[in-house]
Amino acid sequence: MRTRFSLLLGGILLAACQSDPPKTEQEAVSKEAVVKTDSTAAPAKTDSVPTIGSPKLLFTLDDAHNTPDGLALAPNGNLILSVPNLADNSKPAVLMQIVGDSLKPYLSNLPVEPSTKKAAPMDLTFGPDGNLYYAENQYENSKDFKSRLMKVAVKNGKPGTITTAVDGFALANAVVWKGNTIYVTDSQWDMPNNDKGSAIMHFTLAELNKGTVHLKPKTMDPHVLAVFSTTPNETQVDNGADGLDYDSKGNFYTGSFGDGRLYKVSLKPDGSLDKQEILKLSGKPIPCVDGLIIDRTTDKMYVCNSRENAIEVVDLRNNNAVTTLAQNGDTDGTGGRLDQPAEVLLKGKRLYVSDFDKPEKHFVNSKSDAPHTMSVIDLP
Ligand SMILES: [Ca+2]
Ligand SMILES: [Ca+2]
Ligand SMILES: [Ca+2]
Repeated sequence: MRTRFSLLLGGILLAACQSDPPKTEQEAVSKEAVVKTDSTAAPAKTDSVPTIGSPKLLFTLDDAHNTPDGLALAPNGNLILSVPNLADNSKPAVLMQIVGDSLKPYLSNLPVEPSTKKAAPMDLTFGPDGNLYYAENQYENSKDFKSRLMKVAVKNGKPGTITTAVDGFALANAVVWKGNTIYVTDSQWDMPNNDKGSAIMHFTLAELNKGTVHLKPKTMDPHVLAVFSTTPNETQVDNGADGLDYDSKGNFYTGSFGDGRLYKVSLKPDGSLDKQEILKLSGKPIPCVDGLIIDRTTDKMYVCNSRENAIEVVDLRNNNAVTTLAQNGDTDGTGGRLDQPAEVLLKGKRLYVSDFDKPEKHFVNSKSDAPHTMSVIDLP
């Protein structure tokens, strides 16, 4: 217990050192609350959430762009941002472009899925062919495996025709290319005997170039690389594998949105599954994993802890030690304070954060609200 206490105290001191002086009454209250926080207490009580770090506002979006999510680094250094508008999808989903500190249109005519009549872009990434690929989350519109992987043909830096690369996902979520293979998480890949399933799928560029791949739902489709099972907690969310990236040695990492488990997935030289294991963390638990990115120069993993309104850092070279880079209480996002971070992208020393702001039960963030925001954190 002594060890636990000193760890806790260290966390408090660290938290206090990283915080700016309180500027408002609300900040002062949440700063005061730092010393009352008990790492063993049930998470996600707003009045016990510490304020850590100082995320800054990148920009605000209007009500027609109410739910920012995925981020991709374009070959020209700009970022592409997906705006699925899941908080209010009466507004069409679009892709935007972040140029410096400003936001510009990129694609506003995304093809809708024929039965749901909605487009729902989530994570996105440029392929080795120079084209842009985005995962689609139709799960909120239909539970009947209507989600897709979409391909935007890019010519001379300009987006053109959009086609369906893969269909038959339940909830396609994160995407990452490694070499000529794209890896995609499906957060709801249920099986006949498991309605808490999720998976990492993989597809080669050569296969995608032959035409649309049709997955076989409720089977161990040959594109399934690894499967997971979520153990829902009091949030009652059974979404599984979410964020996805790989480290400097080529090991993949994903995490479960519903129960926060982080997984390490290793491949054989032929690209098939070698082994998967639950990552043992030190320092503090993470109850919910959304988007994540790994800085392969340091093997530090930046994880969106959506439920606790925080960005966590997992040091994969140091006992998987977890430290909190930034955290806020229940905010509306004003000033760039975290408002349920969903996705992170590291460019140089700047961490870009999408504030998804669409809470589940028992989340620190209590409601979707204007302003709709993107935050940035400048790393030391
Ligand atoms: Ca399920
Ligand atoms: Ca907000
Ligand atoms: Ca909010």
